[in-house]
Amino acid sequence: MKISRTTLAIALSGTLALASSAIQATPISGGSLQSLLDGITLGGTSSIDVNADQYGPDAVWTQTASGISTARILFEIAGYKDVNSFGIYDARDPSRRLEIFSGPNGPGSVSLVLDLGSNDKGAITFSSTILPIGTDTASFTTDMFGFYLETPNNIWYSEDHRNADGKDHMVTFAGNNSDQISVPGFFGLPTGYNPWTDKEFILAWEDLPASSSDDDYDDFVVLVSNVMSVPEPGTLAIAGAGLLAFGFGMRLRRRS
Ligand SMILES: [Ca+2]
Ligand SMILES: [Ca+2]
Ligand SMILES: [Ca+2]
Repeated sequence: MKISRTTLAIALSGTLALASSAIQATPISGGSLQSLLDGITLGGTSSIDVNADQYGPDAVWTQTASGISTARILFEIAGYKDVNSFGIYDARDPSRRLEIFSGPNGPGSVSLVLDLGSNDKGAITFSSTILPIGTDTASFTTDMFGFYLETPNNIWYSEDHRNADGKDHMVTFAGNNSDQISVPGFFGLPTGYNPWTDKEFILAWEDLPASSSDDDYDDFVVLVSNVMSVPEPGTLAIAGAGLLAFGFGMRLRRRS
């Protein structure tokens, strides 16, 4: 039998729709996050709309070639602001974690995150130095990581499927090289406004579970540089399964 181009196109678009369904906007309640973003933007209006301009996929990340990233806390509007900690986890083994900021760190805290390379067993060592003091290191099985926020009751992951409530707790905004933003903290940035580049992402977290959350995503807001998102392994698996199923269907039909 002949498979028409249309059939193939429909099957492929179905597969792609499945694969990209993870990149839907997460509704953000209230105007707080938008106001905070507008407030650090030169001119007072961000070109980013926090509901319409979310960046995705934002579940799994890796560092850009430089292997040197910074993380800067912008805002923490939360009852847990003195206890929440933030870091990265091994995308294959979430029990491996590197803390980047601890509870007492707040807006203006800056951390330098380095990929120290792999050892002879292939484990990747990451280090995080809160400037000017305090270094943590952790050994990961891969250079792909997620971000986490640990609260007194939960650990929330950038991969939604790892969250106890299955919900998206981290929304992401990418710089567009046009907005100028003023970022608190020292080291490396002149004071005042600087371009928000497309290598810099703002990660905005909701720290309460779905049952008690206000969905304002202003509980922990951090700017990270020199990272890039990679497709979630699960997403690729779904796309791959779709293609396999399609191929299998074709083979069955050919046989009959
Ligand atoms: Ca804090
Ligand atoms: Ca997300
Ligand atoms: Ca909240």
